[in-house]
Parts: sequence; structure tokens; C-alpha cells
Amino acid sequence: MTDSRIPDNHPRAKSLHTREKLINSHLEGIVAASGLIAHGRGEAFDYLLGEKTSKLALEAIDAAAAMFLTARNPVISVNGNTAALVAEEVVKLANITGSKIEVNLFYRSRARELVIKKLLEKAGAHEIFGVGKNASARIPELSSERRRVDPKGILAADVVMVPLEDGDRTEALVKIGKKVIAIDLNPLSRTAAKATITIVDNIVRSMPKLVGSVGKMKNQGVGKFREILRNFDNGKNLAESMLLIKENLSKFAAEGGTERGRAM
Ligand code: PTJ
Repeated sequence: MTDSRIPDNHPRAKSLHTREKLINSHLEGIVAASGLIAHGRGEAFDYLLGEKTSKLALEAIDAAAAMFLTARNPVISVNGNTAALVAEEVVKLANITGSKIEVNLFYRSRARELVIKKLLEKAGAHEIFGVGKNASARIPELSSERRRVDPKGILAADVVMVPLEDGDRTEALVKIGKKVIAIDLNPLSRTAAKATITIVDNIVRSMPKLVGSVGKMKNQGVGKFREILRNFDNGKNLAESMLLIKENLSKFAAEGGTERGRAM
């Protein structure tokens, strides 16, 4: 474990605690070394997005909720970072949407599969797909370890949620007919561009909001879900997220560079 000396009144205490959680999870074998770098990239975009869930992200969250609620066989794909940061929310989302949970790793090892499975079970999950021999199917056109999927999980799914994904697999999943929901702070990433719905937000903020949105929407009719999905345009949402970054930069610059430096 790391030696936590983060004072509660530190202006970036929340972000430092998240980092510490990831570092500890890396030491426990949950998060890949590269997952720490991936988080740093995400943090950089979070700065530019103002470190809050935008109206655009809320629209994507509602569209994702509608997609879950119209899915026949939804699956939430979990990697190391997702497990470390939002294991409980993954289980809540799976329970409220009737989704399966599958472990799917870029840096796959038996030890990591098992430690992530254990973490998800501790968070309340009953059945975890994609572990060991169960990941016996292959996604065509993909050479990374992410090609290995569970025939009863991702392979059979109509909707797959892939938080913190690499672009290759998102593209491959879409090619084999899956609808893909991604969470990615980087609106410029290939994952963001290739997914059916991209939530441009920090997974730590957006997962509880997604659970809340499903809860609120759940009792509305399927007609309402379809209407939300018809009105959602992922390309437009991403383009507007890019413009939001531009507007934020203009606003930060107008506030004065040194003032900003104190706050972030
Ligand atoms: O656990 P494994 O073995 O499956 O490996 C997982 C990583 C994350 C290492 C692997 O999927 C990877 O290399 O991902 P990438 O290609 O670096 O992409 C990660 C994306 O997630 C980047 O575009 C980041 O901006 C984004 N990201 C990082 N942290 C967050 C995030 N998005 C939302 N919330 C975050 N907290």
C-alpha cells in the first residue's frame, strides 16, 4: 500500500485519492502499469473539460440508459481501471439493467482475471463472465488479448459497454454488429469516434449518474427510449465536446493564467 499523506484540505485531494486508489490497485495486480498512464491521459482531458460532467455528457448518459433499457442481452466489459475505480457502480448498473459482467483485459493474465473477478464479487456480483477457459471465443480481426471473449457474454451480446477502451476493440465489436457504449474523457480517441454512444466524462462521475438515469427512466415506455436514441447523434455530441474544450480554454485564458494555476 502507498503511504497516504493527502491532507483533506488539499485543493486536489479528490484527484489525488483517485490516483492513490489506482496505484494501490496496481500493486494488488488489478490495474496494469499502462493503466496508470492511461489515467494520466484521462486526467489531462478532464482538466480541459473543467473536471465536471457537461450537459453533453448528461445527454450521452441518458442515451446510454435508453440503450441499456432497450437491449436484449447487454454486457458490461470490465478492465483493470474500471474495476479499481467503479466496481460497485458496475454491479449496480448490471443489477438495474439485467446486464452480464465480463472481465476483458488488454494485458490479460490468469492472476489479473482472478483478482478482478474477486473484487467484483466483493462488490456484490454473482456471476462473472470471461474468466479462464470461459473466454473461449475470439473476435475476428483483433490481434490483442482483448479478442478473447465469453461465448455466453460479449459474443452473444447486442449491447456492450466498454469503459476506458482501446479503439481497436470498439471498432471490431461494431463490425460484428454490436452496439457499443464507451466512457472516455478523450473526445478525440478512436474509441470515442467508433463507439455507438460515447460518454465524454470521468468514469468516476459518470457511472453513478448512469445508474441514476436508468433508475429514473426505467418505468417509461420503450417508445420514450427509442425517441431518446433517435434524437442522439454521437458525432455531433463529440464535436460539441471538442468545442467545449475550446470554450473552456478561452475562458481559462480570460480568467488569467496565474489564477487558474492556483485552482488546478
Ligand atoms: O486493464 P487492461 O489490461 O485491459 O488495460 C487497460 C488500459 C486502460 C491500460 C487499456 O485499455 C489502454 O491502454 O487504454 P488506452 O488506449 O490508453 O485508452 C484509455 C482511454 O481512457 C484514454 O483515451 C483515456 O483518456 C481514457 N481515460 C482514462 N482514465 C479515464 C478515462 N476516461 C474516463 N474516465 C477515466 N477515469
